Amino acid sequence: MPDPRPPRALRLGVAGPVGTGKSSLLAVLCRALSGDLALAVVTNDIYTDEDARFLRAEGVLPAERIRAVETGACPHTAIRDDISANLDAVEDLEEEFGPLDLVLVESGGDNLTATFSPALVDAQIFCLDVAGGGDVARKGGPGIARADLLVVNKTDLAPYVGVDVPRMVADAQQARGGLPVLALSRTDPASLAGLTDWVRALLARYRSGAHIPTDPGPVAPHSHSHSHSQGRGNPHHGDSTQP
Ligand SMILES: Nc1nc2c(ncn2[C@@H]2O[C@H](COP(=O)(O)OP(=O)(O)O)[C@@H](O)[C@H]2O)c(=O)[nH]1
Ligand SMILES: [Mg+2]
Repeated sequence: MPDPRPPRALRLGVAGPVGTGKSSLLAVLCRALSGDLALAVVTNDIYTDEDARFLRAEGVLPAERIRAVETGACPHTAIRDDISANLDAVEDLEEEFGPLDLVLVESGGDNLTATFSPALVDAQIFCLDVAGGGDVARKGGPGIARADLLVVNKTDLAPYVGVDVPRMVADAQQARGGLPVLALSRTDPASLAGLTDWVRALLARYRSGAHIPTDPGPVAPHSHSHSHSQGRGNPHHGDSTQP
């Protein structure tokens, strides 16, 4: 019988529109989990390494465990179609600091349509916030509908932007057919615990071999010159030398 346990860290992606709180969510996870798990982070920014600098400044992890990938003008491409720069960053971190338990990958924050390739991450969180409007969860898209976890962030702002959080969560649940939805705010410790509990449970499933990566589906139609040939699963499993 082959050993079902994975040979490498769990790779967890965090996608969602710019400003919804992805970097803040990564900071929360690093603070909560770095005491007993070995972590590293890859950020994707369009033109800068702003997210990596933010996380280093927060001091949530040793600075060298936070790597930035500059994606250029097409941020979804770097996490979906041509994932080599991201895979290199993840594999370099694993090689330098491994064995790691968890590598977090933040997307460049394109729009509602960006999702990670399952060849890059084993699971993904899609992050919305209440400031984007209560109806955004009804707008759908692959991340909203099929990410492993949908976060409705910044619930503390709901009274200021006229959003009914229970209704937004219910709409999201309806769009997701039973997949989990988490209302989150950095001012609500119980919600932060809910997030870290979900990640720990995912890690346990991953380690036992019970977690099966699923593809939320491609981005909305767009044109570019390369092919969409990335398959499911990770073609680099156990081979850290391949780009
Ligand atoms: N009120 C409130 N603001 C938040 C929360 N989480 C993040 N923010 C703020 O939202 C802004 C964008 O957050 P950031 O993590 O950079 O978003 P990203 O672009 O998705 O990575 C920053 O000003 C954060 O301080 C939250 O729970 N409540
Ligand atoms: Mg960010």
